[in-house]
Amino acid sequence: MFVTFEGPEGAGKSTAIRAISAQLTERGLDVVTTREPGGGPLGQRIRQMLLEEGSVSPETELLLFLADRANHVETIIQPALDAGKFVLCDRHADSTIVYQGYGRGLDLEFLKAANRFATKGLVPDLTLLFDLDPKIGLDRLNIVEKNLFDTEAKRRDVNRLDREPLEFHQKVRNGFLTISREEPERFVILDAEKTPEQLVEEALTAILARQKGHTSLNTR
Ligand code: Z5A
Repeated sequence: MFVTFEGPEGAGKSTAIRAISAQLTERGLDVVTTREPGGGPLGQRIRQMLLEEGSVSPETELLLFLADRANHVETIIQPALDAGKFVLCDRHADSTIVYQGYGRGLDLEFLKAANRFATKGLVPDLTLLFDLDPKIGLDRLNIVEKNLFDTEAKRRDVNRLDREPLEFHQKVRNGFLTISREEPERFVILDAEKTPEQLVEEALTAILARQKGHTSLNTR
């Protein structure tokens, strides 16, 4: 089963994935935890280019995310699914629709087709959307605009997308909510203002419910 975790900055995805992976493993499931960008063998280098380079056009940025995804699906995700494993992925194709589409303004239909090309039609069985007001998320990450360049903010690894203005992050949040309404059968929306413990419990409930009636949406 293929589960993706999506949401704006600082929504608590990585924190929840670690706990969920441990609990699923305890239940005897073979779990692979991975992320985008950076999950595949080429990914670390692409991730560095994507998140650290000074100025990159939206088109270049898109193609790097897609190259990362194609390599990730081909070498990590699809082989794990074929082997019957449980794959938990921190960000995937929906982040492209939202960040490069709703955020950067690239054509949504083109992005959907590009995602289909990069994933060879693989679609998550379940997507957990960690929904959060971006002000709260950015504050959690200690990068609210006013202290972006002061010494406090430098203690954290601030990346190029984090540096976008608050309006960009609002568009991202709204984009996630819009696409989740378009595919209600795939998405489960979680209120990411809840405690990590509550979020893990709700996410696990959603995952186990989906696993029970698991009818795969995957086309391969
Ligand atoms: N991107 C894109 O543009 N297009 C694409 O196709 C893809 C990605 C795939 C990757 O960044 C960037 O690439 C991302 C989207 C873009 N944009 N940015 N920036 P990344 O991989 O470095 O990071 P991220 O995925 O955005 O994750 P994150 O922002 O670091 O947050 P998170 O994983 O959701 O949250 P966390 O690390 O678990 O928690 C953040 C902090 O909040 C931490 O201090 C926790 O202790 C705290 N926390 C966690 N949960 C809670 C709760 N429940 N309450 C209170 N505090 C909490």
